[in-house]
Amino acid sequence: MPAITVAMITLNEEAAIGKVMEDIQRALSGLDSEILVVDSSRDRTPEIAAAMGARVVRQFPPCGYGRAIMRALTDAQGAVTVTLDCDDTYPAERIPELASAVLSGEADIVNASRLGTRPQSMPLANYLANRCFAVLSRLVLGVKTTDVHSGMRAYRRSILQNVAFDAAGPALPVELLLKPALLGYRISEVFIPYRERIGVTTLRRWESTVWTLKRIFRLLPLRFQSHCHEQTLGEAG
Ligand SMILES: Nc1nc2c(ncn2[C@@H]2O[C@H](COP(=O)(O)OP(=O)(O)OP(=O)(O)O)[C@@H](O)[C@H]2O)c(=O)[nH]1
Ligand SMILES: [Mg+2]
Repeated sequence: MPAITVAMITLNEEAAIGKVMEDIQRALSGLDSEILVVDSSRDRTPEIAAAMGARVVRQFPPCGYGRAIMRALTDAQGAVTVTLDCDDTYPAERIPELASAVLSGEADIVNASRLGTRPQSMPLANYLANRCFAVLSRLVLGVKTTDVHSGMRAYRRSILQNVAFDAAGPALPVELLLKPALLGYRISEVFIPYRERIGVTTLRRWESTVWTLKRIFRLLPLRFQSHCHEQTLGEAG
């Protein structure tokens, strides 16, 4: 079992995957790790990823962002899984820092927030919506975060084994952060730069907004329940 899995999901990212894989491999150099790609592409993305050493799981025809992410998180073998988009937007060189905060026991999830300041690469409407979602998460659920939609995070493996997530529908990253936070897992946040995307976005703004609100409000009952989760000390996973 590797210590670190870097997991990506891909939908027609052949223009970006070569560079993203190189950046990840450079960041992982010397670390006990694997790269996992859950792919639903019609282009050459899976062939390029496999040729560069990734373990590729095909999910075709595409069954949606949420199902692809859940498959990546459940197939990951590492004690910690670091996710990022395969579009060159996230800084792969920060992977070891995120992973080690989980492996050392400092946090159960590390959220790489894009919203320290407004990234030039993020359209104003997306930026304002993301700010509102963060404020709402704090007001409605009491969870302190600045970015509920980041695609770059480190997750302790046991969270994926112990917490149920609803993979059907968009905006799953919202639930992947807020639900563990409400259940008492320790979330920490670091700020990262967010770059211009290579290739075409798959984001559907309206659907994503509706599902973000739905996922936030659906978690409200958890705020008022007391929770206990078990952990064996000394066990990385
Ligand atoms: N396997 C799989 N991957 C998907 C699917 N939809 C999106 N992806 C991938 O999920 C990641 C995130 O999608 P993006 O298009 O970057 O969406 P976004 O990050 O919200 O939008 P940008 O800020 O424009 O990048 C990318 O690596 C996509 O290739 C899908 O249905 N199946
Ligand atoms: Mg992206």
